[in-house]
Amino acid sequence: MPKSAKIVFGGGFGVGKTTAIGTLSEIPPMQTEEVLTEASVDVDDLAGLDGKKTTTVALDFGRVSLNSGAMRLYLFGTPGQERFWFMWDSVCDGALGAVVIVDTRRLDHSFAILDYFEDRQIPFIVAVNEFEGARRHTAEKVAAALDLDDHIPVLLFDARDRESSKAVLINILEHAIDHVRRTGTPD
Ligand SMILES: Nc1nc2c(ncn2[C@@H]2O[C@H](COP(=O)(O)OP(=O)(O)OP(=O)(O)O)[C@@H](O)[C@H]2O)c(=O)[nH]1
Ligand SMILES: [Mg+2]
Repeated sequence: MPKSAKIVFGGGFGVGKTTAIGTLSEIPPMQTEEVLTEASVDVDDLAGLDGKKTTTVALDFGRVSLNSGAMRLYLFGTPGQERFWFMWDSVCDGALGAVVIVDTRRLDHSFAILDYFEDRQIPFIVAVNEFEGARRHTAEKVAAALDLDDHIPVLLFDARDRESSKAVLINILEHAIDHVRRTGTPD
């Protein structure tokens, strides 16, 4: 078991990456939020995100200790807007695993992101952020809609809730450690 590890939170625009890291971090999270301007209204699909005023322009960073401090997880969040995707390689470099957060109202935004982690052989799980007003879907339905391999866990969660977000974190940790055991390489 490593003493520390980097876990990445990826996902499309406005799925709740910054929210999840803010919920989980035991230190004040580092955020790089900029106000969404009028100019971005035509560029960004804001449907269903009425309360969203800012967007991540570089990365999020937070930290969580597990097992009374025996293990530290460093949490990194990617920017969601396509124009900042050039940041992804540096944000994801050396990650033990990734959580791909999805919003079922815009699943189509997730395919390129799933491919991203698959191509780099970074083990990932899918976490469905259940926004109010969005139709509820079972994990099995989301897995089928995303055409995921059977071994990839899909969890339903609320990015604003600590216990729920912690369950996601434990799941990616177990999944990533299992991946290392199977392949013998911490990708
Ligand atoms: N209702 C509801 N709102 C949420 C939830 N999670 C996040 N939000 C809100 O949804 C918006 C998007 O959250 P962010 O955490 O900024 O999303 P993000 O993925 O970091 O967004 P980008 O960095 O712009 O890609 C914010 O206005 C949050 O307050 C949730 O679980 N339920
Ligand atoms: Mg963000």
